[in-house]
Amino acid sequence: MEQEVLTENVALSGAYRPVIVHCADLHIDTPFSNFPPNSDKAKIRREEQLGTFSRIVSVAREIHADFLLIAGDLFDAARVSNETLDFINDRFKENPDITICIAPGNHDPYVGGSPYKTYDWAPNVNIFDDQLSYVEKNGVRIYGRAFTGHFARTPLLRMSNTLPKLEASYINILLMHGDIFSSSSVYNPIDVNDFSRCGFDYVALGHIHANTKIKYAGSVPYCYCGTPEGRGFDEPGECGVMLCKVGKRASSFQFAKTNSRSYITREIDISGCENNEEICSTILQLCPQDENLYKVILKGRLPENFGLSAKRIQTLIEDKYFYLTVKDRTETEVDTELLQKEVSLRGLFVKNVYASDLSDEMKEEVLKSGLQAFEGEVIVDDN
Ligand SMILES: [Mn+2]
Repeated sequence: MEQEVLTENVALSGAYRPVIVHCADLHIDTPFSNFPPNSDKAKIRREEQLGTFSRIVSVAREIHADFLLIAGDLFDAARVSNETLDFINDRFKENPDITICIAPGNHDPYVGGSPYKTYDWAPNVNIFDDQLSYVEKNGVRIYGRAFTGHFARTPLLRMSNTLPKLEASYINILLMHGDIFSSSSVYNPIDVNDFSRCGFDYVALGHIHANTKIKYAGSVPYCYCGTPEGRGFDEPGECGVMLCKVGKRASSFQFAKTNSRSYITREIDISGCENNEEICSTILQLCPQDENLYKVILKGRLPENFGLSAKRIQTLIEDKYFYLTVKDRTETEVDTELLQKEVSLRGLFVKNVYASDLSDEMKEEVLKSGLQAFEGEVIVDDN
């Protein structure tokens, strides 16, 4: 194989750019709390997570990846069923040319009883432990260190507060689970300036579930690839992994979508809808009946006596979707002309606003916020 004859000097010359797939935060065997525990759909979603994992490995094979880097939270919990472990390890075993590196995260820390310690992994699998260390292949060094508990209060990149000394003749990559956004984080607070202090060529991060795209600390590119398969409406839209060619002089990065379903939130204005059927057909029109999971937030103004039930709407059409939830955030439409005649504090308020010298625009604004304040107020009926 061509790569086996590559030397350190080739790496330094900038000619050699290892192909890397960077993924993180798969959270395999998540309970999927949108569904009842152990329901069929929760089970389907867990199977789909494994499918997404297989897809990532297949992509790595197709692009002849040198490394598959997993930046933590591969599993949702510290304990994993043997069935799941066998499935994952079989995919690794089928691809002996891909060097797998795993830096355990806060959900799947490197602790006693962890499968990272106890399972008999394929020879191409490298799992980082409590020491900062590296895996070396063809002039490339992958540095990493594991979470050894659910928290890591001091930076994992520093051993006794000292940064590693890198050899510039290698392509040096850091693989780590942690938090670059808060220096007081209990999840491995990372100072991105440490990346450039060390002189890494790429930093593959995990922990933040949305893809951040490539950022730079000095000249060092780093990225949170995000979760490859969303698990809730807080992990919306397309999810995926980063495909990287990392060099000394020039690197290239590409996002690859891997998720099988997307979580989609839609705000739908149902003002003017006269009944449940109209609301349902509006939703059906705006949310295609596809594989995705939908959260519909109903907005707009409905007449006071409409009696909207989001639950009822949901029940009427949810069988057309893999998952649909409907929330009611509509406001009540008020007939201000009629309200002026109401014998109540609210009626008096509306009357006074209309009689005032305010501009029409201001009147509308005052009425809007004033009437909101009145909501729930006891009204004296003049009939
Ligand atoms: Mn995570």
